[in-house]
Amino acid sequence: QTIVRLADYRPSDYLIDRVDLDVRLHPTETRVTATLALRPNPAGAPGAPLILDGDELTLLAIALDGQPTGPGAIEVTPRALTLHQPPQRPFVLEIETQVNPSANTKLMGLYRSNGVYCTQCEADGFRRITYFLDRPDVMAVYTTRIEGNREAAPVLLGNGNLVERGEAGPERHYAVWHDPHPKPAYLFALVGGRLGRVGSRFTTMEGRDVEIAVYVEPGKEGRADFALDAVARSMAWDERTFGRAYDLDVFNVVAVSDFNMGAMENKGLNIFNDKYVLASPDTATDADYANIEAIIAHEYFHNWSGNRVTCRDWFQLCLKEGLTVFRDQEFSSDERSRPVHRIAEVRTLRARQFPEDAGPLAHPVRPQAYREINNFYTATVYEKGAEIVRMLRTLLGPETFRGGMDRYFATCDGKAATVEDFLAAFAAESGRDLTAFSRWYEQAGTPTVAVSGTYDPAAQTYTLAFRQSLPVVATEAAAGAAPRPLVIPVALGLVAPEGGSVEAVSERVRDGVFVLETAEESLVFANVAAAPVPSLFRGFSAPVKVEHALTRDERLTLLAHDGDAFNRWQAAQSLAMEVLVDRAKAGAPLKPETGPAGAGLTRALATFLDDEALADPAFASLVLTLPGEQEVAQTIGAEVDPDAIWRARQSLRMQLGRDLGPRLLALRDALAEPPGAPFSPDAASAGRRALRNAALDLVTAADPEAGTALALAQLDAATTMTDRLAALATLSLVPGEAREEALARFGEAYRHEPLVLDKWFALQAMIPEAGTLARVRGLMNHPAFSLGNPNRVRSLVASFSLNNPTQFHRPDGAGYDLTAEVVLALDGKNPQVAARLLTAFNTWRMVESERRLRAEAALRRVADAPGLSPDVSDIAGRSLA
Ligand code: HT7
Ligand code: ZN
Repeated sequence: QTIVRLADYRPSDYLIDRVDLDVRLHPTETRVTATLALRPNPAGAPGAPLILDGDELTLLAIALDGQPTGPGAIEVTPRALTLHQPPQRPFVLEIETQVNPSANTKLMGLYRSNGVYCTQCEADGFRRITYFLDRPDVMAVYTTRIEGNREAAPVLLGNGNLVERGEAGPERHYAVWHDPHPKPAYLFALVGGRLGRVGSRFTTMEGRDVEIAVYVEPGKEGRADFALDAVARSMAWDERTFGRAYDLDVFNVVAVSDFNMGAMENKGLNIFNDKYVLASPDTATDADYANIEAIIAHEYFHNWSGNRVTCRDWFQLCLKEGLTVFRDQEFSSDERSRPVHRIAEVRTLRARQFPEDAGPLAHPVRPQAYREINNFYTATVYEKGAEIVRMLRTLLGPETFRGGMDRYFATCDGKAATVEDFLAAFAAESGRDLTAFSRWYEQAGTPTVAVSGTYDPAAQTYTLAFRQSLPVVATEAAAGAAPRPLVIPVALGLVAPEGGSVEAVSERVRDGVFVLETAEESLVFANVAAAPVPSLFRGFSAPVKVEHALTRDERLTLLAHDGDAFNRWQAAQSLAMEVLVDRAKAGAPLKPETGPAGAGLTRALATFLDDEALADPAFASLVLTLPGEQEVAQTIGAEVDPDAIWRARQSLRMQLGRDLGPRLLALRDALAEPPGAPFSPDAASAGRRALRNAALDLVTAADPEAGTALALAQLDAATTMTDRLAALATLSLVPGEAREEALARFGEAYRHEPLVLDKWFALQAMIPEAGTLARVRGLMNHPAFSLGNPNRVRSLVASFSLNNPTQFHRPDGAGYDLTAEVVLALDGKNPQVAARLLTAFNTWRMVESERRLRAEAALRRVADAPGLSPDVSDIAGRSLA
């Protein structure tokens, strides 16, 4: 398997200006005629052979400038078509290929999902449709004629604007789509099928009248309205916030059931996993609504950050993904609650990216080498990539940042750009040298910042000493060199012990931000009348781990009085983490007594709930949610016992439920929806539901019998999927007949709703009990389960392997064995999904030695299996290295 290196990048020897595609859809024998207008690239090697990428294609015919190619002129292998002596002037290649969409289980290229023809071309799927220069820096103008059976495919969609449609014989019809914007092949898409439609219009700030539509399985149109509205809100937001207007007459979104990822930003024709489109109060939770809004926005925002400015090569993936995640996070923060959303972002980062950065799959945000690019659509590229953009805004200030974005879009529009181009726009706008800042893109691993504070009463100064350290991560980017200090924005403030902020000054702090640029630095505040409590990394101003020896009382002060909502939440998390780590390390039994630290936490939470829960229920629900088991494991770092962590967390939940019980029950009552109240997915309503359900969860932890009764009543009375699923989740943690009956009833009620059954699969797969393994094996035989559908695999198997730490890490190794078995069974069908599942082993080196040996054995079994895909072999190899 070859390694692709950033250092080896060179421009393509040939360019393609225009692509005319004629696609005649057929379930098993789809014919594709590609007419490519090529020319030698002045920046390429003169006279070089033309090597077009291909994958699982059958070549039917080829002509050069209208003539058949002579003997020996071309060579065809399974992965390439080579023209040995291409003309050194513009020329036209016409290539006819055949593909079998029904046999395409990899879901890359042209495939069928429930009978609907659709495509997925990022990163390298276009080569599965026709022979092509399938690299993002080759950009062409596409015209696509799609022909299909009128009955089976009444809807025919392509990129750009519809220019023509008509009949093509007795049973067939066609549509021609033209996209005037040059684009890389990975943004190509087509859809053909029987689909329902909801639509509306949007007039851009430039006066363009755009037809927007969402296509879904017929009969599910009523579940597409929220997504349609999210498209219009995204369009308006991007105009308001970044001055970016839409640039075609049509914007189509199509939902399909079989999709490897969340969605895809194809130009003018976004294709979505239906999980991120379809929503009704009866089938979707508040989390689903929030995800749909965020992902619709994300894909729409790619139209500028990704499509108008694309990536020169796949090493620059963060250029579009990190930036677009930042943009969608800002959108959600504006549409919902900014502090609540920030907490959600950080929880995701800590749960997914920090472990990745600490494990064998760690890589820089801009990797230097890859074997399989599909394995680099990671939390590091996406989430840490977004944090880098956010730090840039913190460092430069919002106005300069916006100016830098405008400059980036203006200078790179229509180009395939690099991270250097991006940073150059901000450097030019701000007049700042961003060379040291750019190390964030190159160095893997999560930095730690240790901070200590000293108050000098005589001098009335307060000094904060910072020391940053970076883990040494062996990547190609590091090449054995020691990591160099990063530029770390520290948003901070000083809080008086009795509340209120301390107005102390330091010349190093501008607009509440201190910039740590070297390994060690001290910051002195003058005129400080009494010892303050420092509030550091407000709003999580940098993706770092903070070691800050605050006392318990100081943390309680921050929880009660910090002006920064994120740090109030963080204070509660840190207090809880201290209890959890101590108990887990001590191997403490499952009892609600958690010592003085736990008691202090519950007292503080009681005051917080009394004073504030009703004012901001969404925030309160987050304050009540303890750090997850995986986060505790990361904090412990080595020789981890997942069972001890579960017991520690459960015992603290029991204590919170017991000590706060009456308050939690009163809150549940106070937040109850009046009967007949109409459903709204807005953030305030969702927040009320979240707090009610967090209360139910804790009350049940302390008193399973009383909680079960409450949960059963909620299950019966619920008018939303959020409340129904929350009740079922609570019940799922209490072994017994009530649980089994409730699960059975739910499974029966939604047997025709695959997306709801996914939630049911996931709940069961996450039960932290020894019986779960057999339950998961049993559910793999459920009629609704299929290894062929990525959503089903993710909900059942990945929920078990990635989100059920005690059972994945079963001491007998059976959790590892099940995961390895499914990875191998899946690899022949869908290597991308198999490889992603295998990343569950990311933490294998952290667990205690008995488990570690068993995990390693399972991983080796995968690595040694014959005929592995490059995707799985890459993850297995790196995990074991
Ligand atoms: N840009 C899209 C990435 C994507 C993808 C990558 C590999 C294989 C299948 C895929 N489907 C979508 C999604 C996004 O981040 O916007
Ligand atoms: Zn994206």
